[in-house]
Amino acid sequence: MKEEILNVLKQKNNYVSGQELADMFNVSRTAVWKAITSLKKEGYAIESVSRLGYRLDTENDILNERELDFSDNIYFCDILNSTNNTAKKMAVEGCREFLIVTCNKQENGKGRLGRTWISPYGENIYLSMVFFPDIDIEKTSQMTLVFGIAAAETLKNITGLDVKIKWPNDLIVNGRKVAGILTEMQAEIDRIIFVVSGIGINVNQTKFDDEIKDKATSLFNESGKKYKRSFIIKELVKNFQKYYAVFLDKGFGALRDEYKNMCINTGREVKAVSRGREIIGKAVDISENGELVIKNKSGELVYISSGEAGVRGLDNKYI
Ligand code: BT5
Repeated sequence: MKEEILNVLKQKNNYVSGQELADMFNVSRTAVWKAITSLKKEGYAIESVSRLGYRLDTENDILNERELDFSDNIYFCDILNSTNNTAKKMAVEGCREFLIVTCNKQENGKGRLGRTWISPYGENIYLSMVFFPDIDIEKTSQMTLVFGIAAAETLKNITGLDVKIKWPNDLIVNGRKVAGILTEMQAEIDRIIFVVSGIGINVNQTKFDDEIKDKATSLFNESGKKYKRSFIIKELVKNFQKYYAVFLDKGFGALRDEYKNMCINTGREVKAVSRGREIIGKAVDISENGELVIKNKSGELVYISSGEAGVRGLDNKYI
């Protein structure tokens, strides 16, 4: 009955009296009150006003399995260690492709190369998806770029913000990082067993820890608007699947121009660190394989693969 009451409140988007609800479902008003109390406990913002009844704030940003509505191909848990870790575990146990793992908070959110992804409760998106691509192992790192395009497009469409990509895996708005992508895989010598791509998006967060406050931002901080995470997730998953299908069918080459249009590095002086090697020069291109192409001081073109690399502006600037 709780579900039904919630649906009525969602559809009406206005006050519905306790008596009306009780009549609708042939239960007592106390039973209605109990269901409402339980929904409130789950985080639904339901106002109760005497003589008017109950009203749900449909703009309220609440994230749970019900709001996501992905039938059974989702694993939601309020708090997880890391959605990537859970997704990897479920892939090992034999989940279906496109399984979505998401939560309200990560206790041990991961960035690349052992770094941390700061993941506070209830404001942001932490989401991983499982894939079983039949591609060469070395192409896996291109998936980060493919999902970068998918995510940038999703956020652009929803917020109208000018979302850019900092090669390989950062989403940038007005020079600050709003999201990051981490792709991990398990493989045998010549065969991918599974790939897990995870994304963290700062959505409604307003304040950031000291260590990232100069370079991090959120959709709210940039647009002044609050967003429903469940809506963003639904659009994001659609776009992940759309771009993944193009990638499998035609390869990264078919998405290269789109990536280049969104990429902020090209044309800038950069310092890249790849497997302990430092390369300084001008970023001039993104290759057919998704590598960052840097023209160094001697005029040679150096191709840097995304797997192990990071890139910064000169003087250690973030961009
Ligand atoms: C990334 O790594 O940007 C990949 C982040 C992936 C996070 C998702 S959340 C869901 C899934 N489950 C996981 O456990 N992880 C994925 P990297 O390029 O290494 O950037 C990490 C750096 O970004 C840190 O060292 C900080 O400087 C900065 N950072 C950490 N948390 C941030 C945040 N919330 N917003 C912006 N920057 C952050």
